[in-house]
Amino acid sequence: MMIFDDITVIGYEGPGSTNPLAFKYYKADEVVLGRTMADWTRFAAAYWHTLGADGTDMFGWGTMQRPWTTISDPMEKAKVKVDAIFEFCEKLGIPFFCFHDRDIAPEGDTLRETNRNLDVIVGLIEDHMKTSRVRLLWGTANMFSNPRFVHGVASSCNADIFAFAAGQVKHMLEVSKRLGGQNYVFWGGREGYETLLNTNNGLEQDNMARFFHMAVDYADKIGFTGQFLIEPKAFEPSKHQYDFDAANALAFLRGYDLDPFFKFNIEANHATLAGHTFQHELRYCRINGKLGSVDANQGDPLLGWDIDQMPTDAYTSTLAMMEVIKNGGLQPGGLNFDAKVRRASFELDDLFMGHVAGMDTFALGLRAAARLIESGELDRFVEQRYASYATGIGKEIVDGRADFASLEAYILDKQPAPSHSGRQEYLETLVTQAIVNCLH
Ligand code: XUL
Ligand code: CO
Repeated sequence: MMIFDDITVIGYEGPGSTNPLAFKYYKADEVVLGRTMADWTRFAAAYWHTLGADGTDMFGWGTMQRPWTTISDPMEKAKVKVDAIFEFCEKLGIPFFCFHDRDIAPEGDTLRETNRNLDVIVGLIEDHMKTSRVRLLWGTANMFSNPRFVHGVASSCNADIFAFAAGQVKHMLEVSKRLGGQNYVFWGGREGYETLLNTNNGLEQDNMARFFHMAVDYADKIGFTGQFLIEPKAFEPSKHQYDFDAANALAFLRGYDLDPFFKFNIEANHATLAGHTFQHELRYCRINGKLGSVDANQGDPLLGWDIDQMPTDAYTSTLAMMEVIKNGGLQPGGLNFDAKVRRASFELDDLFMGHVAGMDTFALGLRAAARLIESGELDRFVEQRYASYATGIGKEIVDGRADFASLEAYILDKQPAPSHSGRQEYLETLVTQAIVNCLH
């Protein structure tokens, strides 16, 4: 069933185009640094925002004009949305989508009934995949919306909730295997606490680790080979989230012998909530071999919460794509638009324009990042800045041939070599220049 009748396939028209429903910078098959733009970006649409967000906010009702809004039967609505996600991705040339179990099918009274609903819709997705090239980047379990998760999930004080969540993730791993999901994400929406006065956080974190080990074991048992990803977030909904940021989550993984099995899914707006830049979180993961996938969106410096805005800031996307390129790409991860159009952008074509804007922003970022890497100026500057470690006493330090006594003997009667400027302003201008040079 056709859903978006008025929208045709979105094509590349180049930087001079004034067509809001055409790409200015994203050309899927253009080769950049030896790979197609499609390979570098591996874009995904997020079911929950793209099809689920209706514009409801804390003060008002939904605003979005969507063809499925008037369908009242939840299973019928769910079926139409399967047609919609495939048509949407195909028209935009988005190769992947991501979903939570609860995004695609309604809950029943028991987990068994819920799974039955889910399996019907998964069957429809499987049918579409026989004729479509659109694939599942990752699946995840929504373990934050239902009131049963009020005290947490694996970190809940209620062991039945731990069991419920285990059953839920077990089924989503089976679904992910069935649909060829390339990754599996854990975002611990309710894994945190509000007050230590009522919290045994030693037990809570031990239980989270037990849960993750069970997931790894079950994936192994059924032969699900997708990459496990943890998506850190500093707060919201919990005041204190256990997976605060990448560094905190990596310490958790290492402490519980889980690090061989997990990488991170880094979300731009989550990075800024943690008081970091998006680039910081990507860099931290990359240098630790943990950059698995990205939730591409942006926050707003004037708003202190998670707004999941479509990414339109080319400076940020350029810095991000530098990390992605240096990571050797994101495969089997990708750039998932965990982003929604604003409440006032309620017309149907806004949904397409929003994704065109996001894709073009990352495509422009990729082009500019490739220029910066090709020119080598930034890399040369950094190499030169640390040149004192390439020879002499610096080399002795990095080679492990120095100790406090030898270093004291070296420096005791010596004037240290002078330091040089970090040239931040000049380097920032190089980034601007690279973007500007890609604009036309
Ligand atoms: C919440 C968030 C989630 C995860 C998947 O802030 O980012 O949508 O991406 O559960
Ligand atoms: Co996310």
